[in-house]
Amino acid sequence: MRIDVVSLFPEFIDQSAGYGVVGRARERGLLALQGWNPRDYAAGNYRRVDDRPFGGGPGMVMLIEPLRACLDEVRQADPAPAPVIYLTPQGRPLTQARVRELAALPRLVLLCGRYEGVDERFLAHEVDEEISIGDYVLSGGELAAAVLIDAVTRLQDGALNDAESAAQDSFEGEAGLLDCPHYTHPASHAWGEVPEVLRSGNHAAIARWRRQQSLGRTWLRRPDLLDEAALSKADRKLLEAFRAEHAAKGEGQGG
Ligand code: 6GU
Repeated sequence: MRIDVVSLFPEFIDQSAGYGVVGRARERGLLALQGWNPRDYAAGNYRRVDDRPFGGGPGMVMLIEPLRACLDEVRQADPAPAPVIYLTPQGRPLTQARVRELAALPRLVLLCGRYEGVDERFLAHEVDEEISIGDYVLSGGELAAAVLIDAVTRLQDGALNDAESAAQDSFEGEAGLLDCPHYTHPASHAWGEVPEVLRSGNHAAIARWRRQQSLGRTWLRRPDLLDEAALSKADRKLLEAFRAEHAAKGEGQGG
């Protein structure tokens, strides 16, 4: 997959994609990432990329022309068609379902805004989709772009060492549930014991326990996801038992 990122801080994008799964994917040639700085396409000695907003008010707005010239160059670098995605808190909230769709495309162009935003006419003419990564405000789109790059890269074939780990993550299971708890050595520690079932060697019982924990955690922490989940009859029984045990412990929902 190829991802081009238009940003006033292309080094930030390059560096943030240099570690772990994403860094390895780049080394393996699964991800070609290139940053493009609109300042390199700005006119005049000052190479200005922004100006004051019409109508007044605080902050600066990114100019059409440097962005347009920069994006022209990005398009010429590779003829493969790619959606232009603008990262903004005004965008549609990113979901794992959209991540899966974007990860299947051969190429993406990401646009990171700074300051108060980008001239609306550029967005209207050149941007295909606006994406937000959550209901809070970042100073620019770079961190959001890094989030999107990570999420789509780890879904590329060969990006993860154990192909299983992607399928078992929260949201990736067919039902869209949260992940179960995980434990490693030591089995016994001052802060508690590893649940007996995980040490039993009974793989069917372990799978059942994990499924029940996923269901129970989703019920406790993200009941909104449970409404959307397609639960089997067996799932409903497991969740019922989890709830009964939870109530017996005297823990209210949300604990
Ligand atoms: Cl995509 N950009 C900015 N600046 N802030 C955000 C965001 C994006 N998503 C959530 N907050």
